[in-house]
Amino acid sequence: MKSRQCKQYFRNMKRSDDSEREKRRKRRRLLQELGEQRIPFLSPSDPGFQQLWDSSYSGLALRQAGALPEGLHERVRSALTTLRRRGCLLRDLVRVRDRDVFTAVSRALVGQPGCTYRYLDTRLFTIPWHCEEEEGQVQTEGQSEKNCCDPDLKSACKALWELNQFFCTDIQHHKNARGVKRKHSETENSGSQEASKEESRSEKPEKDRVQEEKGEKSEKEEHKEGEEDSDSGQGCSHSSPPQPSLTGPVHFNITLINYMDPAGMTHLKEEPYYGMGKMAVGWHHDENLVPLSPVAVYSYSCSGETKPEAVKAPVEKEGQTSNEGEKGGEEGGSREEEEGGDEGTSKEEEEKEKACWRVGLKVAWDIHTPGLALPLQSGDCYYMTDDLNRTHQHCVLAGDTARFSSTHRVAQCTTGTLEYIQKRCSEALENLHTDPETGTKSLRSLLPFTLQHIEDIHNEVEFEWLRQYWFQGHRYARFCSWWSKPMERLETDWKEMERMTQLLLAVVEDESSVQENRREMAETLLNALTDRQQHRQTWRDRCQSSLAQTLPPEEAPVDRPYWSNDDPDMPLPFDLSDIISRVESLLWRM
Ligand SMILES: O=C(O)CCC(=O)C(=O)O
Repeated sequence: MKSRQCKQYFRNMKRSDDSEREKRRKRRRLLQELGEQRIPFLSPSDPGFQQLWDSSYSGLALRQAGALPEGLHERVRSALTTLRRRGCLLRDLVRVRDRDVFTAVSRALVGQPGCTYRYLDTRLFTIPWHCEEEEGQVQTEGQSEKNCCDPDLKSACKALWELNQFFCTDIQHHKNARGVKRKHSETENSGSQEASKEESRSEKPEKDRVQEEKGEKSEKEEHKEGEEDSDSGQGCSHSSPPQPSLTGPVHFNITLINYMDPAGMTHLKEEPYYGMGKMAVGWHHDENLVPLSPVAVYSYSCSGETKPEAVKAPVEKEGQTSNEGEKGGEEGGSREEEEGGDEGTSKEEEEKEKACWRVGLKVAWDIHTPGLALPLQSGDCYYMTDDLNRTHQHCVLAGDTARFSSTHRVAQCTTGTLEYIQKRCSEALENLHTDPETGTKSLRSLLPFTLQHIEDIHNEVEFEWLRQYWFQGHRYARFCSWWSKPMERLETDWKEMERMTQLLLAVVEDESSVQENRREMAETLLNALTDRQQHRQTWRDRCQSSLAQTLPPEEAPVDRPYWSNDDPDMPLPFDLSDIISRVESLLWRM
């Protein structure tokens, strides 16, 4: 009795359950193997640090602050401070293994107008960055981003766009230089004279290397475009062989801004496997990116004095904060005395390093390769390239000061742009016919495939857009109006789809009808309604959770769309249980 779509839905559910189970199993195995021991990790002051970096973390590159123009630093710092002062940076109430948790860091998404970024079951909507190129380019439904926020915010977003432009160009240089380096290594392997030159190059500090690389020109990118390995997240401790990296220019389309002041946090999780220190963001792979696309991060440590305007931080309670270790599979483990005895760093150096913000890296599902902890001075940037994000996990280790980061990504947004969802809605509404004389509405096609398609879009717009948006309260509209009108429009379209479901229900319940496929139509409808009912309940529970209650009114989740049974404007009730029972019993009788 299940339709194809429903089978697919349950198959997907099962697949994600299986992969969660598989992750848990792996984690348990690693924990057992690890026992009470701690895995070693290396910092710059440890012998072998650079070698480990080159051999097992070669997709990571550091750009020291000096590589960026001073003016750009100033504009970016001021932009980040503005976002914070204006209250744009908020802790997300994300979903981790069916539990709601606040992220430890406060976040905002800035990027291409109409883009969204989905992580931990949360869709963030961009505050559009403003740039000459894009001004006037994306003006869906007369929506112009020109006046969507005030000049202060607008110039902040523009500075982040400028930083983005810098990263797009600079990462290209970096990619090209790596191409050259690989060529050299190949020659080296074949025993040419280039060997010693290349060797001495790899001995150089990273700073010198990247600065040299800037001047180098690629000969030719050798690798195929966009190959994706379905076996995601598998560890790979050796130096990346020529990886199938993306050819062509890199276009970062969003930046996820992070902010955290450790002084304001009552509880930060200790990094569990290596004993690296307190984590602001736990171990994870970055989600929802174009496969093999790079990530570029700007790190700005500062004093935590700038208070946001009229924004209260939610009350943090033990166990209610996520460091997002769960994001890509936290692998468990406990810490003991570090191996290596007195060969490691002195206590003083260790303390100094821990006062600094650091990015931690490890090979996924591997307890044999030492971890890497890279300190970041204010203004330093780092790149994650090739397949580093897939084969490795990273975390962010809190230093003593407050810190912002601007993390530039190529978000996978084939199904995540406003343009996309508007097109989907138009597709669905094409099946609704309105009699020009009587105004009576009817469905043009009753083909099960078409009906299924429409009900899928109905669920998509409701749960992936409207409820996601409103769950974040009035967060967006408070400082930028870009999404306000499009969201109204999506809601109007969704309401029409409610009408379409009502029309379908009438056809299915019309026992006198000679419609073929009535049974198939009823099954399609039942599956869609069951899903809808279940998801509505989940969102309702999330909106009413005790954590959600701690948020100030302007940030508190809104359970929207919601309506009472006697709302004359709504064709169907919010609670679908009666209708579901009716369709179920009808199917029994067929
Ligand atoms: O702040 C950073 O350095 C990286 C943050 C990060 O990994 C994330 O936001 O996913």
